[in-house]
Amino acid sequence: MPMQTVRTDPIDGQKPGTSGLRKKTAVFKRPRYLENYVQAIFDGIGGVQGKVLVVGGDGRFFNDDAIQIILRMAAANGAAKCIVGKGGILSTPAVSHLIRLRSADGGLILSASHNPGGPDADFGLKYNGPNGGPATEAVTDKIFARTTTIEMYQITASGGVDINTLGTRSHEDMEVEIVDPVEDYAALMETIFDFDKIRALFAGGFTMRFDAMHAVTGPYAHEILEGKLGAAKGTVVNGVPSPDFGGGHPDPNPIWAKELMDVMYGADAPDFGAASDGDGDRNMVVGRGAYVTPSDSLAVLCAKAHLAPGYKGGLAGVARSMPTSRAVDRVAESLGIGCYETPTGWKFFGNLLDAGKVTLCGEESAGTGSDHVREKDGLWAVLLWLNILAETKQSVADLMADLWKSHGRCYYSRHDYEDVDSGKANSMVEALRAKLPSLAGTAIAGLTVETADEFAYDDPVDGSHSAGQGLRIVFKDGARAVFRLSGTGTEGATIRIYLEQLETADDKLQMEPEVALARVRDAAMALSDLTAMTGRVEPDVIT
Ligand code: VG1
Ligand code: CO
Repeated sequence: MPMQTVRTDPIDGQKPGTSGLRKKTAVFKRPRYLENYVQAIFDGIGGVQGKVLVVGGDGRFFNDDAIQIILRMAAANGAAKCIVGKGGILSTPAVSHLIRLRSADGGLILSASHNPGGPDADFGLKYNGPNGGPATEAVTDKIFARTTTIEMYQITASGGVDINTLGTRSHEDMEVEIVDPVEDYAALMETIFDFDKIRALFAGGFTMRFDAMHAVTGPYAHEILEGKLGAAKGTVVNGVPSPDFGGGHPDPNPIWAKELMDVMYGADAPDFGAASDGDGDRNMVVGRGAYVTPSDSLAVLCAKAHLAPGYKGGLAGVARSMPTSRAVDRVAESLGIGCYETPTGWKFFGNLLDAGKVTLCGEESAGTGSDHVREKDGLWAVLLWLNILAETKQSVADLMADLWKSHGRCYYSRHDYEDVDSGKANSMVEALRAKLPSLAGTAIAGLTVETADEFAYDDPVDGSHSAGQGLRIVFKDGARAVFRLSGTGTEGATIRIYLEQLETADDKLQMEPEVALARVRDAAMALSDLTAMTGRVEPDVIT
């Protein structure tokens, strides 16, 4: 068949971060850049000869062109088949589901997730394995190693494939099946949730606003919320995926989803608000005048998941990433189920889910999911909330108040310092790391350090060890500060400081988070000496 073997050289810096390789779009568009990385993925997983791959992305700028390159390379490398979302569109959880549903060998997701898109913004590529989840650390290491030794890549010489029409066609010797991006995912949701109950909720006048942030969940939310569940037309806003996300930042948090926050705190607020990110794996949940932190959302979902048919037998266990607040630990303890603490990034939940040790997982960064797929899943979280609201007939604010009353409230906030000089950020982390062994017992800003360490994880399923996963300082009286450098940025370093303070007294459950967290924030700033070390005074983003 007409195929080319193209000589190439390794390109520096193709090291995947927390979630795949993420770079400026212009970098991805450099000659051989995408090709090198795709070939390194194929080689890193032992080749794709005879394999079936799922391919799709969040529709951002360069999505279509990148998919054509991937299809031509898959064919030239001998893949048997690629299953592609129509128009190149598939959300991250939908890819995860399709891999599992079709018993595919893996998938390629084109997305830089919550990072902005466009010619001057970001692009990304992630590989998911046969269980539908993000490549494990071991596989990621192999892919990266290959990027440093690559000498050639293979690509067909022929033009592209029509990905805008449903049906099966071929590209050289490879079959290409174009599928509806929403259909299988929507069918899965119907098996987990009580759609009749949620339909009745909407029919009874319950109102909602779902902000798709011009990103991939638009078609999914239109079909499921307005189509299948009968939410009023107009419930879904910003619901058409656009290559630059309408010029916005598709990160569902109170800063970037301010438009939704303003509506939810305004006079005509609907009962329930939600938003999702670029690739549809994150969720933000907000009631009328009541923002729910992702850590609290995970705790509520853990406490009430049994109200949805898919979880009526209860949960095997739960897992949270280390920086996520310990609210869910308290709920898990009261339920008598296991609670695991993993490093940041969904890849660390895969083994626990595969082994049946946990049913729900979550991260403070607005990621929640379950064993229905092997990714976090934004719309799934929204539907679980809706199912719970339909069963309890309580408001979001009341559900939160109940959680805090029964388990205490873990006040929580994340402070991000973006585009910090990498050298300075690393020096700050190194200096703090060096201090950790001597911190226990130290009094600072009215708090006393109980323990201080650098988090490392031993996977209980495969025994793998992951070191250097964040600095954590636990104080007496339920306060904690965690420091990490982001692994998803494309410019300089982003320092994340995660602050937490538990309060259990009845008269301390309705404080402003900044007030409740003031002491631990002061302690974190003093211990890290962040301002002196980086020149930064205030965080760029507080969520
Ligand atoms: C961030 C979040 C992390 C999440 C990751 C991918 O990583 O903190 O919890 O798993 O993004 O999310 P980092 O290394 O920048 O802190 V997604 O929706 O952007 O793929
Ligand atoms: Co995402």
